[in-house]
Amino acid sequence: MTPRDYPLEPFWMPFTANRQFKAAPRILVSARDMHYTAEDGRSILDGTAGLWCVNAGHCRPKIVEAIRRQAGTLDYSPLFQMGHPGEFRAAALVAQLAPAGLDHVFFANSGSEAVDTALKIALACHRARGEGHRNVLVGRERGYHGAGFGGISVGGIPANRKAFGNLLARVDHLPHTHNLERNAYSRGQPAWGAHLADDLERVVALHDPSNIAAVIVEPVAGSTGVLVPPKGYLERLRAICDKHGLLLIFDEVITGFGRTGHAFAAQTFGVTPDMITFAKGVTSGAVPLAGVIVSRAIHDAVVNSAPPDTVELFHGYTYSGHPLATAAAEATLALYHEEKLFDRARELAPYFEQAVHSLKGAGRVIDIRNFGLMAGIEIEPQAGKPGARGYQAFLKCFEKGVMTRVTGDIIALSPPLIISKGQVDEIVATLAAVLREIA
Ligand code: PXG
Repeated sequence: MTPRDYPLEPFWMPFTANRQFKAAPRILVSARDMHYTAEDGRSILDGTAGLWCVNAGHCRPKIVEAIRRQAGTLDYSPLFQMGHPGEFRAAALVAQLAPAGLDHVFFANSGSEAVDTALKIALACHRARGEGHRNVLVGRERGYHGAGFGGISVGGIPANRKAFGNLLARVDHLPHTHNLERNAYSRGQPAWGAHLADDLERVVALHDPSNIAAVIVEPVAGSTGVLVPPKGYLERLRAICDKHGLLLIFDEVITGFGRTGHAFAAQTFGVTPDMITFAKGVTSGAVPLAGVIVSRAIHDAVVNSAPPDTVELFHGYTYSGHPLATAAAEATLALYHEEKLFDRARELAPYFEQAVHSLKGAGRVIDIRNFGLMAGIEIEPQAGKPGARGYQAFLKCFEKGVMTRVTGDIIALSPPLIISKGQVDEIVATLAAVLREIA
């Protein structure tokens, strides 16, 4: 191990117990395909695709080369009232992968920005249609939509909302779909719970449909610990939105780009929203890029309502479609296509399901959930110390060479789509050992 030649203190780490981390840091120095290398030289199997993003695996040469080439050709170009070829090509490629009818793409840099963008487009769309009074946004308990004010407001994770989440006043929430009594150990979509979507009727009645702009949900809630939608649930949400003229937004920041076995979960579930937010997997995590895929109807409503020589949507970022990011996206999407990685995820999903469900009965496991190449393994919390067992599991897995992600007492898995069956087994065997140790 080479000695660390930099201080730890000045960097304020995101969503991290800073003092705990800096007392015993875990530093990664390189990565390749399915593995990270830690600063002590240990190889760590990536069970989480970084933070749900490295779907093509790490440092894939074609992506690296595309970024390198772009950095030496056009490092940056102004993106307002100017263009560069990569952003148009990348938008077309993303639109091609989307469900029919969703054919315009607005770029941002992070999932949080993508969510803010989608919420603003929803408001802009209703306004353009003469329904500016539609300005209530509906999210869901336990939802994660990033860390911006828009995202934490429609989001439903109490810790993220506590200090700042109530500033956007015109927001309401649906109930989450998790129910240990009814749904524990469901394989794939739970049979119980479609009726929870009907709560949207209550929200609609309370505010009056004429005041509601949009509903935003993650098709499979990721960050909160992998909550899979009950059979028929998303269909009902779609039907209620249609009935009352609400726009439906699927936040596919995690589920996009193959995680569920198709480009988007919208396709896996056969339910088409009006907008899809994406990020992470679009570049396999290599350069930040995100965005919103918008239906033609929404795009046309906003764009065509403004005089032709005026800016139609007063929104965008200095880096909306940065050349390095769009180059990375083009290369990543080509790699997904070449290696048929979305099909691979779909084909591997039953094996993955079998493997993770073999952990039933291990240690203090109380639920196992899975869909596509994502899984959540829930452990009984230690009395008076919620999250303590989860954190122990994360640490011990890391010590044994497997990267997991833990939220409270739920261990989440979302490996790169290039994972082999042997590597699935390795993750599960490591978890089995760790779950026994912390029981
Ligand atoms: N929407 C969803 C559905 C997400 O999962 C965001 C928006 C925000 O994306 P950015 O790029 O602004 O972070 C996310 C991000 C975790 C974890 O531990 C999840 C995310 C990010 C970091 C950690 O589960 N999701």
